[in-house]
Amino acid sequence: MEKTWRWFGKNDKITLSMLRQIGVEGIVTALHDVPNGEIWTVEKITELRDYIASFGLRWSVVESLPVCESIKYGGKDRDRLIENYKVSLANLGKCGIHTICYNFMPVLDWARTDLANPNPNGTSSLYFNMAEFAYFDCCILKREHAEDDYTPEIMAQVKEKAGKMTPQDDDRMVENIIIKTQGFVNGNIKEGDLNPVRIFRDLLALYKGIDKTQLRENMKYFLKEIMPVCNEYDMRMCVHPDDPPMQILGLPRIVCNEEDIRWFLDAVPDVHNGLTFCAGSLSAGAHNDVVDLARKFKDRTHFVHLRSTCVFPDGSFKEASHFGGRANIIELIRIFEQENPALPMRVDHAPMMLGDEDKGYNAGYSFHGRMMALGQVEGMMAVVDRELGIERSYPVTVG
Ligand code: DNO
Repeated sequence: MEKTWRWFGKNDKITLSMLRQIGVEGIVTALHDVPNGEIWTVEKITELRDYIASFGLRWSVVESLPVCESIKYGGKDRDRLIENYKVSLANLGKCGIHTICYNFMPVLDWARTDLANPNPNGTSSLYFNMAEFAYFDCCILKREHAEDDYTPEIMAQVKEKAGKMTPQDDDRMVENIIIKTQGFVNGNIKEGDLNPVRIFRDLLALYKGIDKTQLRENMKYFLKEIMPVCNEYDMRMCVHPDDPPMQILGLPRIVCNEEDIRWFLDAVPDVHNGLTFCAGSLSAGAHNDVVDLARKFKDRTHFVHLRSTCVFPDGSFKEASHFGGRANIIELIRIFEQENPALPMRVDHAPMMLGDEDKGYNAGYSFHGRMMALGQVEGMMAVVDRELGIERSYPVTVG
């Protein structure tokens, strides 16, 4: 697979010259300064593409071209927004960028409760604690009937927490769940927003009456509308699975498991309608057999995210080493290398280590941790390629 790296643009503290030194080939990025729903112009795309190329790298994948909430819940302006989306897609195609990662998760792009959960060796990883999440839902957000969505064991922990959490603890929870994880992915809530909880409640209200069936219909509508442009410009759309792959906060989620993936692929049976195989997100659901999913959906996979998780009996999960957890990354590499050795792949979230902590990197996107994970994946890939007889040239001298 092509070794790519998620880079957040010219303001990213991790620079392209650093990435070149560690063996990255392709860049995964977005026009982060263009507000959601606005057109990505040829000028802006070309400027960033050429900047990346000036470092000897290529802009391989867009992550993300965001799908506005209104397209997801089927608001009044969805057709106008879909038209804009099509123009952005065509412009990207004209500039030679053909792989587009997006998601169809309502309101919350991804969720964690702890962004620096300590590991025994002194590093830290992302963590999703079910009881803390339930506490956020029931006691901070105060969503109606939220308690019905959790087990009695989890609710008992929520009650215990409710007596102990300080206002500062509550603020930290809000920061982690709806601000820090969302701002940098062009999310709905940004650092500095006043009263994020109120904004969040208003966003949730937009989905009143939208169930799983309706959300699926809205996704199908969107995909059908954009497919002609995707065909004309060979745009490989690849939806990111829901993270975590389950219903949360009473919102419908539609890319959580095998049945869901099969549904949207069959709803628009065109190779340009594909999947981002995020091993980490899929592995966070105990119902998913990640290797089996890879075997089943490899021919519609256009982009791979490699990471893994450990799942606990109450549904909590923690991000694992790239050698461990539920994802079985070695086997995934075997499957995808055989399918298409040119498939873009990036290591996803990795631990914070060796000074990453003070740099202000986006949650999950450390430098040293991801560099280590990339080295690990590169090693696994080299062994798999040798096994499979796939020739890949490695420089004789460094660089
Ligand atoms: C978080 C990521 C998501 C993902 C987007 C794709 O680290 O997994 O932000 O990139 O959902 O649209």
